[in-house]
Parts: sequence; C-alpha cells; structure tokens
Amino acid sequence: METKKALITGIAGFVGSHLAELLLQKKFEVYGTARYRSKLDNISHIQKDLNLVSADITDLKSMVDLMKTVKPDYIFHLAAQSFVPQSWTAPQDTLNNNIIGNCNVLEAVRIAGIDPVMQIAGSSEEYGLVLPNEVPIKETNPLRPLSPYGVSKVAQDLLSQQYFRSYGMKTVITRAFNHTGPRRGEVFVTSNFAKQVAMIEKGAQEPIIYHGNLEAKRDFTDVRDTVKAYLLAVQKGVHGEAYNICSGKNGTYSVQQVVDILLSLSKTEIELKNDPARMRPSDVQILEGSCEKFKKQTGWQPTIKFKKTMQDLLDYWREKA
Ligand code: A2R
Repeated sequence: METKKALITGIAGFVGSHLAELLLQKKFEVYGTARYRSKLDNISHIQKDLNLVSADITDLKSMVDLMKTVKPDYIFHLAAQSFVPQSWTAPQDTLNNNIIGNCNVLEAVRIAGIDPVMQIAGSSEEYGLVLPNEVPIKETNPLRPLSPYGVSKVAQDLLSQQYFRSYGMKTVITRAFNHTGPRRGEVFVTSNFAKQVAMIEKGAQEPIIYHGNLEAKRDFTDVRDTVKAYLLAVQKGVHGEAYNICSGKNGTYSVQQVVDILLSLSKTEIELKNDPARMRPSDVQILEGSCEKFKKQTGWQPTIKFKKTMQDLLDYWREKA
C-alpha cells in the first residue's frame, strides 16, 4: 500500500505532538510546520522520524511553498494562537493568526492545485454562552462566542465550510471540547494545577494552590483520544461538516473536582486560595457536549478515564518540574 503523507500545522504544540506520535504509529509519512523560534521539546523524542518545514501560517507565500513542496494527502490544521486569555490581551493578533492563518492554508491548497482532506481545529469555545436547556450542546446550537478566541474559531469554522461549498474543498471541522494530558501547556487549568502539586511535592512552592473560578464545568477528553478522533475525521468525516469531539456527561467535571482528583493523587497536605487574576472577564459556566453525530459517523469512542489522564499529567510534571 502507498504511504500517505500527513501534514500537521503546529506540530510542536501540545496536540500536534500527540497527533504526530499517532500518525507515525500508523505508518504515515509525517510532515509538520514549525517556526524558527518554536520550542521543539514536545517532539524531541520523535524528531528524527518527522519532516519539519519552516513556515508561518500568517504568510501566504510560506503556505503556498509548503503545499507545493509537500503535496499532502491529509492536512491537520492545528496551528493557532490557542490560549483564550491571551485573546483579550492581544485580540488583533489572535484574529489575524487564527482567521487569516486559516484562510492562507485554504488558499494555499487551492493555489497549489492539490486535493487533500483537511481537519480544521475548531473549538467548543465557539458555542460560548450556552443556556441551561441547551446542554448537552449539539452542533446545531447557536454560536455565541464569549472571547475574541471564540470568534476567531467561529470564523475558521465558517470559512472552512464555505470553501467546501464554494470550491468543493475537503474540509472537516472538529469542535473539540477541553482536552488534556501530558505536555499540556502550564497556562491551561488542568496542567497548571498538576504543575503546582508537583512543585509543592518537591518543596519548590509553598503548599498552597492558587485558583480562579472553581464552579465552571468542562467536558474533558484525554488528548490521546482527541487525536484519534482527528484521524477518523479525515478518514470518515463528511466534507464540509462540523463535529463536536467530547466525552459528554461522563467526562464533565467542575474545576473543583479537577483539583480534588489531583489532591487525591498526592500525599502532601495542600491548601486552596483564590487568585482574582485568574478570573476571566466573561466565562462560560458549563460546556458539556454531545458527540453523537461524530460517534455515529466514525465509530469513535473516548477510552481513557479522566483519573488516568490526570495521573499521567501529574507524573509528567513530577518528572519535569
Ligand atoms: O508558537 P510556536 O512557534 O511554538 O508554534 C505554535 C503554532 N503556531 C504557528 N505556527 C505557524 N505559524 C503561526 N503563525 C503560528 N501560530 C501558532 O501552533 C504551536 O506549535 C502550535 C499551537 O500549539 P499549542 O499552543 O500547544 O496549541 P494546542 O493545544 O496544540 O492546540 C491545537 C489546536 C489549536 O488550533 C487550538 O486553538 C485548538 O487546537 O484548540
């Protein structure tokens, strides 16, 4: 069988590194973009098996050169400004990077005259304000984003659907709810707490965990299940469609529960303290998704239990902190 070429934009990011591992296991020829300053720690263990290309998604020439050189069968478009709070600090940068970056990827594919299947990384943040009677959230729910990041992901989502309708481009949009696991950036809540626990265990931090909103509920999936969904999306997803990727009711935990699980995995006595700096200007109270559409189409099921995810994340920080 001919080896398929897969291109991951943002391969050195949290999700990109896990997806690269999966695609190598599945015997794809794996290409990925990195910028000259990108930290490559997440992929250092597999770097020799990857084909890294220097490229910036905000630059059309860079994207056209990339597509003409690699000619991928599959594209996983992950590169983005991925941190919601940063989108309030620098909204223009987030909108430019995510929306224009996505446009450049689509245009570059068109200009290069190739016909890959493309997974576009949307987000549950597109739903934003969700009313109590709208849970679990289906793909048909109104999109009422509550952050510039959410708006940027709505634009990526709609643009990718439009390129399917206008040009027949094979886009599949994934709206992933929270996903976490080893290598999650420390600015994200699960990883931030896990790192704090690991630092406290080492005596490198006073035995206090600083937190923001503990009430918010999120639907968590292990990143290793999420990347399996992304592969199924390009193999079995319907082009031009958007799919929720989530665990639903069984995977929905409050931030308080996340902290409790982490504390139960440590023998050290730890106190909790509120830090107002960690509260967002507007926050989504509950994000619990329905993944029925994607499960029906592809047969995907999340397999890793949340406690195992948190254990692995904590062990990652115990090694690294
Ligand atoms: O910032 P860098 O150089 O380390 O690279 C990041 C890359 N990236 C870009 N690559 C090329 N041109 C750009 N203008 C550009 N902007 C960002 O995207 C990094 O390697 C990657 C993002 O990785 P993370 O921040 O770890 O995001 P994560 O969690 O892997 O999220 C993947 C996707 C994103 O579209 C999120 O918005 C979505 O899933 O949730």
